[in-house]
Amino acid sequence: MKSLRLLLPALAVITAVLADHHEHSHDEEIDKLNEDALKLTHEIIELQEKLDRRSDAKRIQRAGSLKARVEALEDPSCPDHEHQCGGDDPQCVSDLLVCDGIKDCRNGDDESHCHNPFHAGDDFVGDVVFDHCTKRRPENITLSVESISVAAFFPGFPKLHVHVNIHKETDEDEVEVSLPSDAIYSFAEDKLIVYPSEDDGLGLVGQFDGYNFDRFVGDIIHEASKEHCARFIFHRK
Ligand SMILES: [Ca+2]
Repeated sequence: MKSLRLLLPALAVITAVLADHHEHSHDEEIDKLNEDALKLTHEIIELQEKLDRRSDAKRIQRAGSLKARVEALEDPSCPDHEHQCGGDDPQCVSDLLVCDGIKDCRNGDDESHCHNPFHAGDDFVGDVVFDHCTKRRPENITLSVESISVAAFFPGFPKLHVHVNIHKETDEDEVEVSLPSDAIYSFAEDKLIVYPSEDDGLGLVGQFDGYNFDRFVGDIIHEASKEHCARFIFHRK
């Protein structure tokens, strides 16, 4: 019994030490878990930042614009006025079937890029690159979209009513004109065609690269000779 009486306090001491040890190791475990959680949170934030960088709209747009420039150097894989369905599918469909509301490409590509970059009230400002033919030789021109209409039987080619605004100041005088004109937009070619509004027979063909719809290259084309006699680079205002 004596030994038991001695043993009990000893057991109490051992239990206390063990409990303390257990508490101590429990704290350590919590610290370790906290540290791991922090590390994991940091890794998740880094991963999120990486994903954000990859899905950044401007970066995707720039990558697409570069791709368009490379593709422009390659031979076209479809005849004129036909649309290549894209991806690995070599299928070609008529431009007339692009954005008409019915899937004609096996992969549905002809109906997947049907966002009209022009809206009523939009202004695009074009800065001159070269100009051998316009009568006023402006440094820049503004294309203002007044209205848009879509014919039910021809939805892939919205009609636009636009104004080509020219402002030019010289030492002698100041020119301010606003030329009303009709235009059509082709989803198949990402192209705007503005019909000549004056008797000089000069029209404007605006070509988007298919990725960046805030910028297009606008060529002034002589209706009869088809000569590209001036170029303006347009940016959405
Ligand atoms: Ca279609």
